[in-house]
Amino acid sequence: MSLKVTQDEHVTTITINRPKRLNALDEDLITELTHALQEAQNDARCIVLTGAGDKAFVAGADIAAMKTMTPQDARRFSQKGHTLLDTIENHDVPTIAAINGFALGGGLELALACDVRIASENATLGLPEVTLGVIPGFGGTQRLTRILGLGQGLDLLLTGRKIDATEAHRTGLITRLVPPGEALQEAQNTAKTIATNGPLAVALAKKTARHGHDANLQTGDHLETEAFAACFATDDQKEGMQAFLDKREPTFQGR
Ligand code: CO8
Repeated sequence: MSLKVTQDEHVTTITINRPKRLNALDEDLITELTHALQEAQNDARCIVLTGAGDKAFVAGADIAAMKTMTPQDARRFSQKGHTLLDTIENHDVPTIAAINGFALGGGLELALACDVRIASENATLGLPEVTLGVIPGFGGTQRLTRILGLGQGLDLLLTGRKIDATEAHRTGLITRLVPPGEALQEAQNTAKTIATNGPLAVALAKKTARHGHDANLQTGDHLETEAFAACFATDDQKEGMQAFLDKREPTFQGR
């Protein structure tokens, strides 16, 4: 198996486990990852994605496997990658990328689809596809510019340069920076914090922010009003507010 999946207190951790190839993604791994994410839906309240070993999150799509692809193969591979990223973005459950080393090409693109990106200070990030004579096919041309803005995004896309974690943090490419070796622990602690919150509220907050981000403000505000109203049909809203008034911790049931 190229994936390790563990569960702890509503937090599912999925580890891409191909360290000899710096966790490079081939087609089987993309299929496995998509299935693991779909299966995590029932139990998990937050999902952490990371790479095995201390060197890489994911060093990209597998270059050896891609080398002989025809344009038709490449189209199918890219579509398969997009299905995986859509699964991550549209998952009810938030996802956190714990970037413990190289996040390059398809590896960075995978992290870009996650809701939170936490990197260790020794991480290196970039989209070096143009140095290989191709472009990102895994959402990088779209998500990088949406997250960084067109100028910063094109700087990375067109040069293919790799940046260190400090620059990635300064530009907003990663959301949190931690000492070497601590990305996974920080991601799991963050996931546990998310998992203690009302699960339906967390799912609605993610959905509303993501859908609103691609819409105009008026549409986004409308989505927010409807989602806010929907919260008041849940037991979790009653429990959360009653627990505050009782000066105790809430126990959310996700209904
Ligand atoms: N694919 C296949 N094998 C890889 C990859 C990769 N992306 N990255 C590393 N490896 C392998 C190396 O070939 C090497 O194998 P071997 O031991 O058999 O020689 C092993 O992993 C260890 O790597 P290195 O010896 O190169 O380790 P270094 O510390 O010297 O260098 C680097 C680390 C800088 C990360 C270097 O390995 C590197 O540059 N890797 C390639 C990075 C890259 O260009 N990534 C982008 C790939 S293209 C891409 O992701 C396109 C995605 C869009 C399509 C997706 C559609 C789904």
